[in-house]
Amino acid sequence: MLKMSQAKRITGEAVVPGDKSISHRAVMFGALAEGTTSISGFLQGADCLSTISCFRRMGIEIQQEGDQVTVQGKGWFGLQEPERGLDVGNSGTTIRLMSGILATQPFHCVVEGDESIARRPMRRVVTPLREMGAKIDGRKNGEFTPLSIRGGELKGIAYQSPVASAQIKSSILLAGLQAQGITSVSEPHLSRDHTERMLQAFGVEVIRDGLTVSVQGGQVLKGREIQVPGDISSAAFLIAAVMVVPNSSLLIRNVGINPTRTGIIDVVRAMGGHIELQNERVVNEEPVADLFVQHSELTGTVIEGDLIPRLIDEIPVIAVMATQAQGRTVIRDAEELRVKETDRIATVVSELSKFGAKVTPTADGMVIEGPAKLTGAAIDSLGDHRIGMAMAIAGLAAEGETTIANAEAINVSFPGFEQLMKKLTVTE
Ligand code: SPQ
Repeated sequence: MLKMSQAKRITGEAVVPGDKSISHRAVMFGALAEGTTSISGFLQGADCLSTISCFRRMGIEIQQEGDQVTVQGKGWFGLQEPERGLDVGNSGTTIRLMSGILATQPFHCVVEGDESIARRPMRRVVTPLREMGAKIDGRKNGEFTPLSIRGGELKGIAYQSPVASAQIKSSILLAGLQAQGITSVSEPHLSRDHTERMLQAFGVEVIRDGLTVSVQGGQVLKGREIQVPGDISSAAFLIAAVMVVPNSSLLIRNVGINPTRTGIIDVVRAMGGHIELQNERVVNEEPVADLFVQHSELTGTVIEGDLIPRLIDEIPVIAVMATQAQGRTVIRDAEELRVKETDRIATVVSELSKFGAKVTPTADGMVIEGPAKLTGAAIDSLGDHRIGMAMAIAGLAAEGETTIANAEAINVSFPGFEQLMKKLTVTE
């Protein structure tokens, strides 16, 4: 149970934990590479620890001490058939990317996770991987876990993804790295491109042409050092805290500002919020900066189209900011929210309404009327880390006390969230 109370001010300097998407990929690519990969700034959240445990179970030696991880890569076909099923916990990224890798392996493997994973759609990766030649089954003809995967020789495909999803794109590209010929994936909008960037850092040739990415089969990854920047999706909660609590300002150091992830900065600025990028640099093909954020009066905005994949995980906390903005905020084209750890349209509406916010669900998003006076409430994270944290931020703006049940879900992506918020919050 997490308790939050109304804040007077948010102030100081912060560093957020490592990027979740980049941490997963660093371990996976390190395991498949030849030689050692040393990772610093690794996210010690439950999801990325699930990725480590799956690859250990396939015979990869991985040392982890705090945020330092060393992976002894054995080359693409150095993985061993695991003796029991693999458990991905709560992590959609682990199961979908790993399915693409397992599709190339000459062995059988069963993969599953928690109740949330059991509800999330898998056919979006199973269908293209089957088309490439992998034998995959699961409940409802491969839509749901457990997935049973028998990999083998694959052929390259040109796949037109119906959804802008980095997990679909990455799963197919990873399978394509050991398929015959060229594999390409096209998507309707650009999704996060950490896979493309990191594969290049590991020595793979990746051809990018607009919304299409291609790889030639049979390429070798070479182990290397990876520095993981802070996760902008975690920084988003701190940015929102500054925006909903008057007189606040904060310096957040070392945040990844990959343009496929910075929709939150664009939206906060469009709403009238002040964010400055300082000390911009590039680390392992990924742009990084320090963010100086200052409280501002916000106005409502419209969030749609190409912007959606660039801030999909931030929508719960954007909805919280919108409750404190002047006027209406409309979020559309975001039906993907329905298949995240929870149905995030339904859970944002149910939990935010408990504070007295005016938020109405639509088929592909929501409409928020601001500003609303929020009153502390008894909230449930419903097992979704981003819902837990978004509601904790609403608690900083609400009069009275807020309690968040099932707050341990926050450890999935932001261990230390509660302590960091305490450190940055002035209540007197
Ligand atoms: O890994 P998981 O559970 O899917 O995590 C989420 C999150 O909120 O942390 C989504 F629920 O992030 C996804 C993100 O939404 C992580 C991700 C990635 O690392 O490739 C890509 C996005 O998902 P998708 O389906 O758009 O590819």
